[in-house]
Amino acid sequence: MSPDPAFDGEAIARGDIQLDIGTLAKAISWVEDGGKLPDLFLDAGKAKSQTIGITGSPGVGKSTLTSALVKAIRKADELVAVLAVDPSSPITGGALLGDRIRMQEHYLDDGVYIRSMGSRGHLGGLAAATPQAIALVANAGFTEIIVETVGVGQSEVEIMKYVDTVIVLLAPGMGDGVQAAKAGILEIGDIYVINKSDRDLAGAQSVATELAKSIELSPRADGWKPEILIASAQENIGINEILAAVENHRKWRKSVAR
Ligand SMILES: Nc1nc2c(ncn2[C@@H]2O[C@H](COP(=O)(O)OP(=O)(O)OP(=O)(O)O)[C@@H](O)[C@H]2O)c(=O)[nH]1
Ligand SMILES: [Mg+2]
Repeated sequence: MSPDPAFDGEAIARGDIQLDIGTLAKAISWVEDGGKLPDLFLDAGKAKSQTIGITGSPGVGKSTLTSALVKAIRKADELVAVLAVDPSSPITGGALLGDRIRMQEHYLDDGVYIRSMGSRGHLGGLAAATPQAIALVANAGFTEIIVETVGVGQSEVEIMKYVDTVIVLLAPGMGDGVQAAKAGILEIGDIYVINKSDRDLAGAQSVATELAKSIELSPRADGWKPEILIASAQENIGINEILAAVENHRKWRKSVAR
């Protein structure tokens, strides 16, 4: 699909096109189809928003955690946007339906903007569209942004480059600890959350221990020491701790920014 000619990146950047909810939806479709916004607009979006990326294997609980984080962020009255980036969505449309059910309680809240991406653009294009979609929602006033993507391939790792703080979600029992090292997710997580601890707390603790060892063995070049937390998104356990870890990481980012 080629970008909708009714849209114009420069006009959006100038503010000639008001980014209300309806226009926002069309503008995101436009960037998915390859429309380009000026760098200044992307920079402005970055400056006024804070982004959290959530990645992890299919079914690990990303959407459930996203929903719990949205609830907690809304308590602080911040406007929040969720971009569910699903590179495989043309094939697995069902996943989005599940997400929709998990996000249901937020659909009536004007302070929450939820958008799935991936059904239009192709793989490479999706990584390029993500920072633009972030800029669009940020400039529309949704300054807390959560980007959810299934963490299996290179394009997902690519997408995570565009967020400030990356949460890698794991679960006990799935051999995830070992998988983590293999899949290279050890390099991308700022915060690791072992989810579903309500089902298997000992298992969650052993994944956490294993992860801590791996992290100890390969310290990051930038000096940030990833936090490892145990949670249950479904039971709403550990959510504030996750937000506190995000806050710590934000402060650290600011302290090292030149
Ligand atoms: N017991 C338990 N189940 C959970 C927890 N978090 C999520 N689940 C369940 O795990 C299943 C998958 O949850 P999702 O939030 O859809 O997982 P996801 O990672 O977004 O899945 P995809 O987007 O399909 O990759 C659902 O049945 C959830 O109810 C948890 O903390 N504990
Ligand atoms: Mg999901």
